[in-house]
Amino acid sequence: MNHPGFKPGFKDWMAQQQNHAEAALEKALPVSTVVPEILHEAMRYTALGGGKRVRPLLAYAAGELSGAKADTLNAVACALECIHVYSLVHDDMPCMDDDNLRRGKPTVHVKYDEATALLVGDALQTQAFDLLSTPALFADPARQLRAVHVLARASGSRGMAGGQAIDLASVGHQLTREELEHMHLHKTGALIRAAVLLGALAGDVDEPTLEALDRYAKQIGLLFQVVDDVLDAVADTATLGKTAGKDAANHKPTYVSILGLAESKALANEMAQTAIDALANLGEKAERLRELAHYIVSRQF
Ligand code: GRG
Repeated sequence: MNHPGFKPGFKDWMAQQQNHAEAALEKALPVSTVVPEILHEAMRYTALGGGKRVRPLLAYAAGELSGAKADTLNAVACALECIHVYSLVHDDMPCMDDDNLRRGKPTVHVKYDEATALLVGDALQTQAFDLLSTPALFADPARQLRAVHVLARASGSRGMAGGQAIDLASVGHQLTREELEHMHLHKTGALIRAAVLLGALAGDVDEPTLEALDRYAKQIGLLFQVVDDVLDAVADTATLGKTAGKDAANHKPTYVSILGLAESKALANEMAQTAIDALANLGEKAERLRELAHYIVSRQF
């Protein structure tokens, strides 16, 4: 895929939406002077002031297409980021990936302790559903309930948590490309897919549009992981803000270990194009989603 750079306005749009997500999270998370102070402080420590906010960006872009209201999208963006951050906090714990650096800062169990990290993850997960189930958040209660269901399914054992279980069980084993794809469709892909669907459900789109967005989102979820595997192999720790080279060090099956670097990069370009092709009938309103596909395939961290 050719990367002609971004149309004027995309980088500004992205910064603006990242600021919206940050401000909404800042407001949604309990302040650290409220009991239990340490738990609230640690939730804010890990959720605020870092990360690319890819899931919120996808939800905002899909929300522009569906005509969702800004306040509704901010809550959706927060809910997605709360689930994502919870997964990072738990993933970094000694019982899982055992990492000490995330978003350029010490991980929660290092900065605080393991019990706090466990509770931060638990609390962020329920915070997500607290936000998304806020009465009258969506104009249509049936769509809101559907959104809650989509997020629950994407996060649990048939989504992200299930993908993580498969990942943990696969360390040191050879996986086929199909098995790797199955794992990542769940571990990374499910929440990314949910981000697009939630942005769409927050407004008003018909079922064919939702199906097209789902095809886009499924590709973007996998693409995100292929790029993550490439970056883990080629980028350095300071750039990534997390420990680089961990996949190889931990004998984890990745796209790079199965396909090699060059083929993984080619696959990423192919996936970005397939994702963009899925939006063919959605016109100008889908432009931010197309730009996000370009951003995700060309990201450096
Ligand atoms: C613990 C239930 C549970 C699940 C963990 C997502 C996950 C599952 C673990 C994270 C491990 C990992 C490195 C996955 C690869 C893709 C990924 C989700 C990377 C981190 O997401 P980014 O790049 O991070 O969006 P930022 O910090 O930018 O938000």
